[in-house]
Amino acid sequence: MMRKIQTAVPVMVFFLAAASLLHSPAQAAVHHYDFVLKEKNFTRLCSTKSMLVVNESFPGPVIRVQKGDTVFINVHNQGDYGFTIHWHGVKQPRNSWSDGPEYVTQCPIQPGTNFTYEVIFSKEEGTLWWHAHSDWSRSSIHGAIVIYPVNGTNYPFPTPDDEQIFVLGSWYNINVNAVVDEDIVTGADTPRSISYVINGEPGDFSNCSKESTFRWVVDYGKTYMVRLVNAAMNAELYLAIAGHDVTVVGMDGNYVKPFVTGYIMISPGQTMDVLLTANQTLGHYYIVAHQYDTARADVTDYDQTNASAILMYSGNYTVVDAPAYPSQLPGYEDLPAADVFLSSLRSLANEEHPIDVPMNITKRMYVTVSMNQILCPNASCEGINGNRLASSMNNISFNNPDIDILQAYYNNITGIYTPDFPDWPPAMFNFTEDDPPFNVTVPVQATKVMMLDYNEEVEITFQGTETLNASENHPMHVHGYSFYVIGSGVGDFDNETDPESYNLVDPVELTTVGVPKLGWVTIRFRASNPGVWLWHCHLDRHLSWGMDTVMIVKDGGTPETSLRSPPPGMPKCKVPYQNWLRSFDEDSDAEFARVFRQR
Ligand SMILES: *[C@@H]1O[C@H](CO)[C@@H](O)[C@H](O)[C@H]1NC(C)=O
Ligand SMILES: *[C@@H]1O[C@H](CO)[C@@H](O)[C@H](O)[C@H]1NC(C)=O
Ligand SMILES: *[C@@H]1O[C@H](CO)[C@@H](O)[C@H](O)[C@H]1NC(C)=O
Ligand SMILES: *[C@@H]1O[C@H](CO)[C@@H](O)[C@H](O)[C@H]1NC(C)=O
Ligand SMILES: *[C@@H]1O[C@H](CO)[C@@H](O)[C@H](O)[C@H]1NC(C)=O
Ligand SMILES: *[C@@H]1O[C@H](CO)[C@@H](O)[C@H](O)[C@H]1NC(C)=O
Ligand SMILES: *[C@@H]1O[C@H](CO)[C@@H](O)[C@H](O)[C@H]1NC(C)=O
Ligand SMILES: *[C@@H]1O[C@H](CO)[C@@H](O)[C@H](O)[C@H]1NC(C)=O
Ligand SMILES: *[C@@H]1O[C@H](CO)[C@@H](O)[C@H](O)[C@H]1NC(C)=O
Ligand SMILES: *[C@@H]1O[C@H](CO)[C@@H](O)[C@H](O)[C@H]1NC(C)=O
Ligand SMILES: *[C@@H]1O[C@H](CO)[C@@H](O)[C@H](O)[C@H]1NC(C)=O
Ligand SMILES: *[C@@H]1O[C@H](CO)[C@@H](O)[C@H](O)[C@H]1NC(C)=O
Ligand SMILES: [Cu+2]
Repeated sequence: MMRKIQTAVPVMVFFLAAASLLHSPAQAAVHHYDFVLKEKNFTRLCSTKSMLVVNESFPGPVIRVQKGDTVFINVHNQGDYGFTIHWHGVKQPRNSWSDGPEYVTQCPIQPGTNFTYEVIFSKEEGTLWWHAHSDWSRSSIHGAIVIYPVNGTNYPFPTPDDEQIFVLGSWYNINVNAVVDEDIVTGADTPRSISYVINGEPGDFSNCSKESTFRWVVDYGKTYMVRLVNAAMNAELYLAIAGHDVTVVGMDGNYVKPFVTGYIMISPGQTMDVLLTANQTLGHYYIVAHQYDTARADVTDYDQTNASAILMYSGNYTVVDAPAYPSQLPGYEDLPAADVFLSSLRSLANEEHPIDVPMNITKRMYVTVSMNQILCPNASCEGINGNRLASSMNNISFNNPDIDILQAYYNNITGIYTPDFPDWPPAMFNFTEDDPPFNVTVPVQATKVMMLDYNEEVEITFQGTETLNASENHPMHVHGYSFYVIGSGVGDFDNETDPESYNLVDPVELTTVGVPKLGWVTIRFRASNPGVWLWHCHLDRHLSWGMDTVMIVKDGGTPETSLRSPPPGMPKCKVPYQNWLRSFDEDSDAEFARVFRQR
């Protein structure tokens, strides 16, 4: 934007250059990091296993920058399988090349090789994170990103005395990628974690874990910025701190209107900044996180561990009892508590932190997110009804192509994807009724992408469905963008009456939003970042089953509005994606593609 004005209106140049001294562009720093990935043994819950991690740590190292900085991260793969890394929530203007999702913007970094990501920060401020974006490698490969205000600017609240990061993760006692690969082959359900972890530790309520429980020492009277990351693989989480309320001030790298709460609900992929004032009786207090489960009430075999850490006041006092437990932590299936929390989220929408909600929508989409089955002859698969478990968006279960879509798009390689992701569900039915008919449970498997013109103003309503009686919240995440969440509700979206409830005044700005179980959510954004960007459910099992699509935003006609050219050393696509879904049972695919086309 600025460069455009500089060429067009020379008189403005001086003014803008002077102004920029006060803001991020003039101060942007360039950092260099190395990530070394190796297998390492970790002992949790009484057993030891090897995992691929960054710099021998789980969670991995923290990246700290100021708003607008650029970071080059040279990633060295000293493990024995390929992976990629995504810089979650970082918009990466015009730079899809360093965004990371495998088979979307790059191919895996092969063992014994390295690749340097250029991570470009722009508007983000607060907490984000990085994680592997290939197979389920992110269960062990992830860490926090902290983005401070630039010099001369401040938080929109009194500067905290100190800060603490809590990365919430999932622990498996198995080789996760191996088991998931097999499940994808057989069509079976994917593994469940055996514990949630806080900064890599299950905490006091798990076997063999008490010694290593994460302990956070606070000083009485100080206010802390607590930076939360939900890096769990498949679960929304509730978290509460005994005896202490917190004030939520930011989410997904944006500030929000502060609100006080006794607990938080955080979806996988989301990050949250909350303030905690250490003003309670000196002592020890449990910090507890556990699953918030929205799936069917009769399915209770999810991970019900209560991961814990301990907040400990410094000073000279005698601890008599066990740490206090957070009585305000909602139960696993407490839906109203999540609704109360979500309804409090609002943008600051003030002079210093204005909002920019698109008001002239040029592209309107209605997109269902569904659980599905792919039929197997003679019930020969291990998923539901002897079929293969799958997921879809607008009934398209996304097939990963053999080479990445970015490469195909940039080099005009045909036959990799088709530009026809539908704007509307291929079949209208009562999406939220019990027991939808069999014929809406089988998706079309394809690599369909949505094409957007530069600067289009986009509105998408995501609709949850009850296909296979398997509705639950779906945390939908977009790469390269953030969006405003302007409305949500229960039941099927009514495009005449529901828009009346839209909040265009101070909608929260996120990069991951939960599509409510048996409900809908509407978001808006301006397609101002050209490139190839993934949209997906951040429950990894749904991503593995095809609840994703790709959005290609075309160039805007000038160099400043166009996708950059590739950096040196992009990994080669050596190992074609083992597309089990596509090779499986062509006949029934063709049959269902035909059925769906006829509607
Ligand atoms: C910002 O301030 C910090 C601490 O005062 C200083 O170390 C740093 O060099 C400053 N950065 C810029 C770009 O001025
Ligand atoms: C990771 O480890 C490498 C090699 O030991 C080191 O050079 C690098 O600084 C570390 N990176 C971070 C982010 O700590
Ligand atoms: C992990 O421990 C096993 C058993 O002790 C050992 O064989 C293996 O070499 C260790 N792996 C690593 C990466 O240290
Ligand atoms: C690999 O790392 C070396 C230095 O360790 C660096 O010079 C080279 O540019 C890196 N290659 C890529 C593709 O990032
Ligand atoms: C701890 O281990 C015991 C014995 O193996 C087992 O019965 C119990 O369920 C475990 N507890 C937890 C919380 O995992
Ligand atoms: C502790 O701090 C919070 C946040 O500032 C405040 O709302 C609360 O009243 C304080 N409690 C006590 C006991 O001072
Ligand atoms: C802590 O308090 C106890 C009892 O008041 C006293 O005996 C002890 O010396 C104190 N310790 C420190 C490190 O101040
Ligand atoms: C809205 O978009 C249309 C189509 O791009 C354009 O012609 C019109 O001028 C826009 N209106 C406003 C108020 O921006
Ligand atoms: C791809 O096609 C576009 C439009 O025809 C053209 O401008 C561009 O140069 C082509 N790119 C390559 C790498 O061939
Ligand atoms: C599914 O089958 C029902 C009849 O059982 C029919 O009314 C409906 O149109 C079909 N829907 C689709 C999407 O084919
Ligand atoms: C759709 O199904 C739900 C749940 O059974 C029901 O409440 C609703 O009225 C139905 N909607 C329509 C338009 O039939
Ligand atoms: C509203 O939804 C109906 C189907 O329920 C559809 O026919 C119509 O085109 C939609 N209107 C708009 C403005 O999207
Ligand atoms: Cu999902």
